[in-house]
Amino acid sequence: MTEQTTRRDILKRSLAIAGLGGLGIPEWAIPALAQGETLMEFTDQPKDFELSRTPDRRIIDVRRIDGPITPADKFFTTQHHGHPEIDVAAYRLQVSGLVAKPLDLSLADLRAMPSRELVFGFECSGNRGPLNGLSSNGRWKGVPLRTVLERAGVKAEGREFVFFGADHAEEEVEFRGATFKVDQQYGRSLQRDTALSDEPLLAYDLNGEPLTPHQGRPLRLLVPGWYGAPHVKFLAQIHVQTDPYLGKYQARWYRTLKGEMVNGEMKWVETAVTRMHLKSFIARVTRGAGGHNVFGVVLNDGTPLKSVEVKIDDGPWQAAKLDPETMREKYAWKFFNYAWNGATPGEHTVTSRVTDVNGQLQPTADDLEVKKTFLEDNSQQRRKVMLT
Ligand SMILES: Nc1nc2c(c(=O)[nH]1)N[C@H]1C(S)=C(S)[C@@H](COP(=O)(O)O)O[C@H]1N2
Ligand SMILES: [Mo]
Repeated sequence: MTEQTTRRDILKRSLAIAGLGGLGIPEWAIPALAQGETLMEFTDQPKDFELSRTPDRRIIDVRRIDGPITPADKFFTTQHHGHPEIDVAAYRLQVSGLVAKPLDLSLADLRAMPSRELVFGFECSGNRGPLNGLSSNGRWKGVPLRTVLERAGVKAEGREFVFFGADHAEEEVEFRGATFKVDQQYGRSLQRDTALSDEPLLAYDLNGEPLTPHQGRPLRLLVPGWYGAPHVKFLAQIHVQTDPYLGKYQARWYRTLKGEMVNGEMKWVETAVTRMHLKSFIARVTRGAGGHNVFGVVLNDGTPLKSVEVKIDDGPWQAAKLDPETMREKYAWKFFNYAWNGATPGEHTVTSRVTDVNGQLQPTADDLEVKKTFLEDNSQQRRKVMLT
């Protein structure tokens, strides 16, 4: 068997084991590795993965990341209520509530407004190791949210901006032991400062092409630096109100319960999922002519990074090299490489951790012991790899 065949077989086997064949992921489409590089096998690659059971989802195989921009047909995807049928020619975005002039905009109206490009990588707040497949990075284009809101003229009392998708389903609302079933659209909200800042984008293109149904055709909200849930797809309506929005996906589903020390006392705090927490993960280990290499990804809220370090087995933390190309874009995911000198054959554990310029360090799993719900898991991850 040639090296090439061995690598193919290992990958095929692990993809089959993870059940990805049924998700429409080509088993071996584009070689992610540079010529002469061989992928080392992760021995902790899961045999079963909960996400593979939902046909509507696509996860990426991080071992095959082959550039900063994830192609649209590979971009991870997930949504709660499938893809609503939308006739793009008849599509309208409504802007309603506390505005001087309610709007009813076609996609052509939106495309005629001033546009902006944004390179932005994000993850689902449920993304975690060892697969880390619910993250991607793309070049988006759209109209700044503020441009649309300024056209509508937001009133001074407008403090809460609610974004509704065209997708909807029956939801159970529990109230003091009783359960009510009501039809609800997917909804998320932003507070006034964020909604009127110059960052959020109403995106209609990804990587130079109109959004596919998976990415929220024809229009989605993007809040740079935030987890996936707020990036409302199939955007149908923006409603401006005074009171906080308490819908399921805002107030209940995407929620973190965590202990925090306040004045020396532990307080239990429930928060909505918003900004991404500082995270790094190892995507693959390879062997090339120059030796072994550890390649990984960093995601955060756009705060500039200071360093990434890699630890082999129980050795010391060693500096990895941040990839300058990905560092250029504030909200892109960032890549790092670590030249693993003196690597010995056999099984090893590899861990990474990232620090930002404010001195914030990626937490350990022990540090996150006080986080009770599983979302927003940005803990340091150990991978087990077999070196040849
Ligand atoms: N309308 C709508 N938007 C949605 C969702 C949804 O269910 N409906 N899911 C959210 C979640 S939880 C995530 S992680 C992202 C996924 O975006 P993607 O499919 O483009 O990767 O979409 C968000 N936007
Ligand atoms: Mo998500």
